[in-house]
This record gives sequence, C-alpha cells and structure tokens, in this order.
Amino acid sequence: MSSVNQKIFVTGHRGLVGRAVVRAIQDRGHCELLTCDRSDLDLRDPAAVETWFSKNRPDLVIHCAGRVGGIQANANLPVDFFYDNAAMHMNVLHAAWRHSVSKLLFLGSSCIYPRDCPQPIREEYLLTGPLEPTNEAYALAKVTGVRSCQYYREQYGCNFVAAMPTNLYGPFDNFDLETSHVLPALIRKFHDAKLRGEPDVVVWGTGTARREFLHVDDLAEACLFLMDTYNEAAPINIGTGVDISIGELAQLVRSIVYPTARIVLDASRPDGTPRKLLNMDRLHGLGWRHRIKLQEGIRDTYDWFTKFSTDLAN
Ligand code: GFB
Repeated sequence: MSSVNQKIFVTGHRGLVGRAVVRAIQDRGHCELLTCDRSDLDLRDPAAVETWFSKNRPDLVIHCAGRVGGIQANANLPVDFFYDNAAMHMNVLHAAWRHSVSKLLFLGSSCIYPRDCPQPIREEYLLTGPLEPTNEAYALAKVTGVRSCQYYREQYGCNFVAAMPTNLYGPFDNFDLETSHVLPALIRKFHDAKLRGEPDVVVWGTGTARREFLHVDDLAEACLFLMDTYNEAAPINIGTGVDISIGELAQLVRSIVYPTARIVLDASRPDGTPRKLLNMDRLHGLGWRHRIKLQEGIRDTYDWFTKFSTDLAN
C-alpha cells in the first residue's frame, strides 16, 4: 500500500472493523480511499457489485463488510448469517478478479475453526473437525470465503489473502444486548445497572468459556501490515495470543464500569465454544504484535460508549 496513486476499496466502512481500517488508512494518508454506503451498494447484489467495480476500478480491496453478531444472534438467524456473508464475499471476490484488483484481503474469524481443535489454534486446523453449532452458519460462510481466496489464486493467479481475526471490540461496536458480542454486552449491562442503581448484573453461561480479545485498532494495523507484507495462500491468524475466562472478563469490566455490582451467572444461556485461542507464531514471526492491552482497551471503549453512544439505556 505504499503507492500514493492506488485506490483502496474498504467494504463495510461503517462497521466496527471497517471504521477502524478507514481510520488507519487515513492516518497513513497515501492511498485514495473508496467506500460505499449500503444504501448505494448492496454487496449481496451481484449486478450492482459488478457495476460498481467497473465504474470505480479499485486497485486494492479490504473486505470488512459482514453480517456479524454474538452467540444469540448467530443461533437465532442462521439463514441471514449464512446468506448475507456468503453472497457478499462471492460478489466482491468475483468482481475483484474480473477487474484485476492487485490485492484483496478477506477477513475470516477465529470462530470458524473446529469447535474442539487443539489450543492454541494453528491456521492448518481449519476444516479438520466439526464446527461450533451456535455459529455454524456464519462459520460455513466464512470458511467458503477463506477457501474462495485460495481458489481464485489457484485458478486465476489472484493475490487474494485471508486473515483470521479473534474476537474484536472497540469504538462503534454493537451494544445491543440481544445481538452483540460479549464484551460490548458486558460494558452496557454494567453501565445500565449503574445508571438504574441495580445491584446485580447477569452474565450468560457458566463463566468458564475462554475468549481472546483484540482491540479493533490493532486489527486495522494488522490488516495494513498484511496488505504490505503478506502474499501467501494460507490464512493467517490475528490475535493477542492471550485469553481470559468470561467470568474473569466480567470482573474486569465490573472493576472499570461498576465496581460494587454483583455478578449473577445465567447457566441457561449457552457457553458456545469452550475456548478459541489463536496461535500467533506466524504473524509474530513476520514482525507484527498487538499494542493495546485489554484493560486499557476496555477503559477506552467505555469512555467512547458513555460519550458517543446515542442509545445509552433505552
Ligand atoms: O462474543 P460472544 O457472544 O460470541 O461470546 P462467541 C459468547 C460467550 O460470552 C459465551 C458469554 O460463553 C456467552 O455465554 N456471555 C456472557 C455473553 N454474557 C454474555 C452477554 O451478555 N452477551 C453475549 N453475547 N455473550 C462469536 C461468533 O462467538 O465469535 C461470531 O458467534 C463471531 O460469529 C465472534 O465469529 C468472533 O465468541 O461465542
């Protein structure tokens, strides 16, 4: 991404990941940034995507758009999570090939590895076992995206690469309690309980599941690092290499947002995958490491939430 004249299309620029990638590109300032609102381009529509690529001819693509959500949203809406994500990446990858995009970065997810694969998870474990049932639809869509990058590389010589981010968090996350991921949900739950003077905060599951969390600004830097340096067929993990139990995470969020709250575990809710810690040997070996520590990142995200979230406690 060193050439000033290159046009880079960031899909999903209004989402958690897309906004962070746009911020990182703008901070670097040496690319022409292309974005398009969903109202102007539905990435699920193949003809519309083809027309957009034909008109705008991006040199580079970072595909951040996706239908995403936490464990409950994934379990409730398998058709939406499969169809929307599969349709978007099929259209974007096909148009990128047809219009000779010089490099495309596709984002998978740590949740698409087999449910019970050895930990920490190495990239080669993909497709070696059954998926986690609570998000199988999303995972299958993302697996087809990762493999599609390899098919376009094999058949047409496209430089399409795939990264596998771990659980992400940060500003402009989704804080809706039914559809969000765990970290924004806990921030909002402790915040709302504090505002309402409620002593208890309900945390789903047994609290024993373990998750790895990467701040989205670190992810964005990793994406630009990979755009500059990585041209291999194999997917590459992006994480911190450190995980935490949901119970410990709830205590950490409590200490930042509402220290006197009482944590109540609701074991009727699913734990999901017991653990999905990424092996970071490859990306660390290439010279990239995350910078933002979890406690600092949660504090910054809470500051953002209290300042900018329009729907605080309705
Ligand atoms: O982020 P999350 O919803 O999804 O985390 P996954 C779920 C874990 O957090 C489970 C616990 O162990 C839940 O029991 N948890 C506790 C909560 N309290 C809450 C809460 O209030 N809300 C939520 N959402 N969870 C996702 C995939 O899996 O990983 C997505 O479903 C995506 O597709 C993402 O890939 C990276 O981490 O289990």
